[in-house]
Amino acid sequence: MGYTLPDLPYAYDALEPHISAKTFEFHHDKHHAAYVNNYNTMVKDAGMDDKSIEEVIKAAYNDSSKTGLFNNAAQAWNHTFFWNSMKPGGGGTPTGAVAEKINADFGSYDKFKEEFKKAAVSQFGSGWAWLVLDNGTLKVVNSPNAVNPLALGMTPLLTCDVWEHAYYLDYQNRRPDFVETFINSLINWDFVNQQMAA
Ligand code: MN3
Repeated sequence: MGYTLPDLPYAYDALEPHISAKTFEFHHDKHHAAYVNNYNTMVKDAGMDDKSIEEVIKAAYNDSSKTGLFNNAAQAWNHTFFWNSMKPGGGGTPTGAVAEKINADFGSYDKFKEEFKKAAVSQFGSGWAWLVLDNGTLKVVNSPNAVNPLALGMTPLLTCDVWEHAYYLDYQNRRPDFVETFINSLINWDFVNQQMAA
């Protein structure tokens, strides 16, 4: 199935001063758009056009002849998920079911925050930090390049893009500052609660 580049779920400048409109103009309109375009060409060439993008991600991950298809499928999906993982005025202490689950599975919100920041900062080179459900337990994981927890049998709930293109215009080399801002000011906990309920 073809995949459509979604609009951002907020205005380009809605997350300023944390993420600039300039970053979104490149990150959404150029980077994300390119992954979606590549995916739409490659999924047809692979004869897998009848599958959902999630099915393609899972199938292509374990097929060494489909690395390019996997990378573009996962990056198309990951970026949509990342846009939805943030909102204006977000971040800070969660509410709802995920708040209780974080306390149960991590011990406290502060412990979650510490683990998420460590995962995001320690991912060497390009990749992603995730909050996932793994067999019913919340976990923080990181992944290199395009890798998506769906391919590893986990359910993604939240993600932070730690490729340099996600933060370089606004934070240059200061990835820890970007991650701290993501946690404190950007996380869309409503979206996380929706993913948990799905
Ligand atoms: Mn990116």
